[in-house]
Amino acid sequence: MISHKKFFASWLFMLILISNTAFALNYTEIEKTKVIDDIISYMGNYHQSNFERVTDDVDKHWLKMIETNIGYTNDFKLEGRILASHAGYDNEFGYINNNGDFIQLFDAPQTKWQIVNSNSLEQTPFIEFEMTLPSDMVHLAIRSENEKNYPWIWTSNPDLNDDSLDHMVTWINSLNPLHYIIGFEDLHGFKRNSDWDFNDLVVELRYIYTGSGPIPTPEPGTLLLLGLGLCGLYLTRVKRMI
Ligand SMILES: [Ca+2]
Ligand SMILES: [Ca+2]
Repeated sequence: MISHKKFFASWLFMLILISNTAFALNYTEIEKTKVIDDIISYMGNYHQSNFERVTDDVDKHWLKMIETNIGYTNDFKLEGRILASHAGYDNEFGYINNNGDFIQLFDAPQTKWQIVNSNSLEQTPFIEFEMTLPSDMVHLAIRSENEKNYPWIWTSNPDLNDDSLDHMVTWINSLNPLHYIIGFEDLHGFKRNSDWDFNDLVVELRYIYTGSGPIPTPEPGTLLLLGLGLCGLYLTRVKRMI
């Protein structure tokens, strides 16, 4: 007959096992990480912040991402730009709307390049999108065209992808819940032996409140001005005290 202690121990073990399975945080594994790691680290330094990986259950549905980070709202504009493109395919960035159609936001030519310094970053303009959130934004996606009349559409949702795998990874600015870096993998997991480096199209995406709401993180230049301002204020106070 099993003792109470043994019964309790095995019950506890089962509970831990179940809770680990239920709450397991899933991060799609990135292979050949150098390019994407360099981009994330560079952007972190540039913004004097950290870009942290988002779990796949959250970035799978972009609306869930928005709701998780800032709650339900549609009172903001959206803008984005390409940070890198290491692709043999012509990739377009966009989203899958409520009807299941791919809506293109901007495209990246078949090329290998990435933003390498603050000059190139400052000279690359953001492209503004007209979009009503949350009803428009269902899944972020890329449309990859190499073989004529045979484009692949890859999203963050394995259920929508031909290889049933996740083709999108996301990082979020730890100081700004409306600021993201997103990496896409454009190669089919089985038919094209994907390399899973997620640098085929790397996009920076951010939202700007148009009405009342949290103030977005200032750019580094603004931070410096703010810092100087606070410094001046401090000196004025010190002077007064003297
Ligand atoms: Ca994902
Ligand atoms: Ca790739």
